[in-house]
Amino acid sequence: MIRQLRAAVVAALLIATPAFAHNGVIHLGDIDISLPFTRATLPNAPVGGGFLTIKNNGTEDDRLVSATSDVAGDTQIHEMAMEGDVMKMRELPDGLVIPAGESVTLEPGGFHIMFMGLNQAFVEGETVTVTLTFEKAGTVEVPLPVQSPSADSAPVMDHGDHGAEGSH
Ligand SMILES: [Cu+2]
Repeated sequence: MIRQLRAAVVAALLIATPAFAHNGVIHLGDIDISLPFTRATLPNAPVGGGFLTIKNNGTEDDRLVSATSDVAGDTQIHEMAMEGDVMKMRELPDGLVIPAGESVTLEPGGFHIMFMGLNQAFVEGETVTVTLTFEKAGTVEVPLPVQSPSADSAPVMDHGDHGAEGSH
């Protein structure tokens, strides 16, 4: 009985804290998500990347614990890291901490969302939706506008090289 009541309360809380967008920023509790984008892929490309900025306005750390999407067989949270002299990407199995009061940017060459086993090509001008779940703030759907394959000016480790690693 108590357990059922608790489940009902949790469900009510989930419904009562909807995400909303304002001026291109998606608000989810203490989390703000801005500047989302992905890049167009070639037909039959195996992977794609998702990029956005996550700001934690709260006083406690939060954590991006998972990303899911219908466009890919598997969606992961990745980081770029040096292994010896080689820059490689790898999954963050515990997710990505968003420290209290700070912003974390997911961008080409850094942290990113990795769409693996694409069900469709990403076409410039269209939108890819990813669902992000945070430990504290909850779950939100984020539309990623598909930009050109070379969109960004960050130091690039192109995802086109990703398949050549043999790790995926
Ligand atoms: Cu990756």
